[in-house]
Amino acid sequence: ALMGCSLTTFAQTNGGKNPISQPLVSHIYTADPSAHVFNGKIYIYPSHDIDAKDVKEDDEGGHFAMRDYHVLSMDKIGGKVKDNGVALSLEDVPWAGRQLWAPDATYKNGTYYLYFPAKDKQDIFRIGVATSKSPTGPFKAEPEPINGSYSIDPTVFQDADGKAYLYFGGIWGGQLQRWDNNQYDPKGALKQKNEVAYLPRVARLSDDMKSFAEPVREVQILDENGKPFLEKDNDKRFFEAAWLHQYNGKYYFSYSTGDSHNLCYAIGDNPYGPFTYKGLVLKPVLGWTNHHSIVQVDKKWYLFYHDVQLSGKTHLRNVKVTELTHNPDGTIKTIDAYK
Ligand code: FUB
Repeated sequence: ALMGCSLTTFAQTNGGKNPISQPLVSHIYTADPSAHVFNGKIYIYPSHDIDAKDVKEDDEGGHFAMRDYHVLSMDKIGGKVKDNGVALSLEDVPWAGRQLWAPDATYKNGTYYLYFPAKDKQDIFRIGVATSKSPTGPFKAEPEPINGSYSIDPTVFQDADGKAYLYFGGIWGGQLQRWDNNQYDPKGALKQKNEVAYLPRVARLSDDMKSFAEPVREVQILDENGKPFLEKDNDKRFFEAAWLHQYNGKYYFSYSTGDSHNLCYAIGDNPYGPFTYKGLVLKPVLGWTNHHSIVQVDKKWYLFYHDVQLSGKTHLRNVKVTELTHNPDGTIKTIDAYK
């Protein structure tokens, strides 16, 4: 199915304040947009939300019961958005049982790599990889998840030296609390208020982009005094939705705080961190989740994100884009999507 939607309302303004971005597509529900520029064209790798009526809403996010991925593409910001059809389906992932959550993609040596989380047949979240010669797929999944991978929300970053890193993790429904020291504990619990918060994970990828080149490590996120956040700092601590971008030689690690619905960022000097907390990228949006990507297109930077404008339901989201500004001191100007 090739469907297009024009973005005539993109530049609509609210009382002359910031532009309000409109859903990029409205014929399907989409979320967690990971955007990239490949060969001068913009490609968005979102989750494809569906109303799985047979699945009850639960605390673990069981109602986020997605079954496939579609890749969206456009020639320019504000241009026509094309849905390139099904890029990968649950039934074509040999190891996966359910819930195709937030994906990301990258390109290396003639191949596009799609990284995605799914629950395996034991209902444990793992991260899979699938490949294609085209940025829009169809993608072919590897028979097994990435060895040593776990939890959700993978994002891949390739540094200028050619090294690639996979960041991942999400607490609560994303099961990160079940992984201590890379060992699985089905009883792993959420942290108590005064305990140090869980941290996202990173591993360098091997040259084949399909395996980890090293043991998974924690990504340190510190406050301005060099201290880790506690669980009670839930307006700042990591929850899910990692993204890494580079600006002026610095590495920006951004993420969602989940139950307090912020998108935050922290800055570091190398891909492993530590990253020092700097503030908010995006204030809470309509709907429970907040998940994004930050990408440069030509000379400008953009935030791709989602809200629930079209449905009013947390699990039926729509992706959007808005401009993002780095201030002269390297901080990011906080975005309020509704002002
Ligand atoms: O889309 C399913 C999950 O919701 C994602 O993996 C999380 O980041 C949250 O957006």
